[in-house]
Amino acid sequence: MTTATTAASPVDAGRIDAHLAAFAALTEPGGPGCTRLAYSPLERDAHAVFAAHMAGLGLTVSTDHAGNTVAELPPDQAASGPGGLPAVGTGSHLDTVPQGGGFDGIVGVVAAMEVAEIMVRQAVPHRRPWRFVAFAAEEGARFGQACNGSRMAAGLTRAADLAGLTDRDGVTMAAAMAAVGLRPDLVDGSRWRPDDWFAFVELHIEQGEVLRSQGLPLGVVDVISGSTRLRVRVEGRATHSGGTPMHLRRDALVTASECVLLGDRLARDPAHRGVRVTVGRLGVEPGSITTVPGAVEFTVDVRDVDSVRQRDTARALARDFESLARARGVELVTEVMADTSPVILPGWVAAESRAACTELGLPYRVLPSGASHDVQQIGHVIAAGLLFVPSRDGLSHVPDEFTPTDQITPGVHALLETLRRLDGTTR
Ligand code: HGY
Ligand code: MN
Ligand code: MN
Repeated sequence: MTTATTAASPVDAGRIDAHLAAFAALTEPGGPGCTRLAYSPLERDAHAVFAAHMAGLGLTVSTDHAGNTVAELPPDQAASGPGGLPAVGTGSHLDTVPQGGGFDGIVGVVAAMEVAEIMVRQAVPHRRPWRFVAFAAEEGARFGQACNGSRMAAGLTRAADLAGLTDRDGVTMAAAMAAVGLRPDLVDGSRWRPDDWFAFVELHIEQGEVLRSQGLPLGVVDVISGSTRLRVRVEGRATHSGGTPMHLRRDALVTASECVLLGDRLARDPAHRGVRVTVGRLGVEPGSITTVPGAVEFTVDVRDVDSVRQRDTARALARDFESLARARGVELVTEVMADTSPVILPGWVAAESRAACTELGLPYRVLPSGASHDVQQIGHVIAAGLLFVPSRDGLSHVPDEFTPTDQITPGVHALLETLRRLDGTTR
């Protein structure tokens, strides 16, 4: 991997490292990796670190009812034309999956902090407000639905929806939000106004192998995968593992296992090429060595850049799971936990990122995103863009997730240049 450095990059690697270390320290004890779940006190602590840094730069900082923290640098009167131009923005998320890494989302927030610092320290002329955002609750690992803070900012998740989203302990999102001092009842008032914004660009780790395998420092994303997430419950009959002959069993785990293999087989079928099917969580009840499993609950994450294929695959899985259950004489219920469409990002924003990379002499390629992102949600109300930096070995959502700082700094520089180009653009 050639590390791309750009002439006279204003990005300070020492500041990047210090921010990454500060966030890495905010994790549940016990490890491995980083655990800072959606709407947990630790996530709010991380937002407080972000807010304090931005306030220290003299920016005005606010937190909306969804828990999104927004810092604003007002337009530079010397450079601004007519007053009241809509803003450019950047940011990402600070929550993690359980035992995740220290870079997913965090790199985008650290990039926002560094861009803000450069703008202030070097008094970079700008005619628009620049907004820097830490979104709340982007990971779907706790409540099933991803990108919650950005969905509420985009008006895609309303206050009325929050009681229906629960974690594995039965805690609703509304209760978790209230427990950390937020106002779930008021989130509808936190919707961002489209005419307040011109464009928003997020920097994120790729969470895949493309950039690393091609030795490229940067990616410009054209389409972000959607995801349909299912919760499946299989109910058979718990009985003694010694006293129950095989022909009298209704073993929930055998059917669940057939479902897992079916999902893998279907995703590898050329007719479904491109879709990714993952059973990430599976619980066995009662989970005793000497008891035939009476019930199993598992999740299915169906991802695709093709909306029709994504939903068709999810429907086919639910239908085929039913058949497997009937054949084994067990009950099976499939529930849709969350459903997000793929999003094609506007070409004109991506063009500014491509031009910025070219101007800085940074090789890049255009590529799709297999992961979901906050810009996928706010892209419903604001023109959005997404830049990638490489992930070591393509790993993410695990403790070994890593991107060396000298592969982050070119991304921050390209982000800064993209925002400067958007600041000077009118459409
Ligand atoms: O799950 C995702 O795609 C993202 O990392 N939240
Ligand atoms: Mn992320
Ligand atoms: Mn993630």
